Amino acid sequence: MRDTVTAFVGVGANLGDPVQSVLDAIARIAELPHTRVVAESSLYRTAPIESSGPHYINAVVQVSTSLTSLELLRQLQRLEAEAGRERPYRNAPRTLDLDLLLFGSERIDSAELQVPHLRMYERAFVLVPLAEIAPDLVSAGQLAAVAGQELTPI
Ligand code: A4P
Ligand code: MG
Repeated sequence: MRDTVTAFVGVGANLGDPVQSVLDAIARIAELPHTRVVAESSLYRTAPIESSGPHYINAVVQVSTSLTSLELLRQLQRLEAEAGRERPYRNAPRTLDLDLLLFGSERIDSAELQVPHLRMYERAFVLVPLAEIAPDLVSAGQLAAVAGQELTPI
């Protein structure tokens, strides 16, 4: 059995019933093989950043997993597809977006996967829920840098 790693997954949706989509996604993540949900943030209603359409619902989930980072990415992509995600263009509104934010302390830079997620430190919709469940991973300065972005806990 491989060692387990602590990973963080960003969950976002802004089409259909986004609250239900995010809650369903968290339930599905908890059912992934060799993976356990350790903590889940509150749900936040957030204004779209570099995207369009209605406000998003965002959350962050902490998992403990013995999957590899690529195996976890592929499982997350399967859940996106099962939620009916279509990709007409980059940053299009979406029924479900699952991003692998952090995978232990690994730095990954492959064609398919970059970790830490390249844009996570620019985004309140990632940093605020992440700080809620893992305050040691986000600094006050990082939070201050995204403080202007609209975000409301629900
Ligand atoms: N990929 C590389 N690294 C990763 C990673 N760490 N996690 C690759 C997940 N995927 C990763 O992703 C495109 C490709 O990125 C994948 O094939 C994978 O191999 P995608 O989900 O198909 O495309 P996308 O969603 O358009 O891009 P991405 O990177 O998820 O977009 P962002 O930058 O995350 O932005 N505003 C609010 N308020 N809330 C949001 O949730 N989300 C976005 C998406 C924009 N604005 C938003 C929100
Ligand atoms: Mg994505």
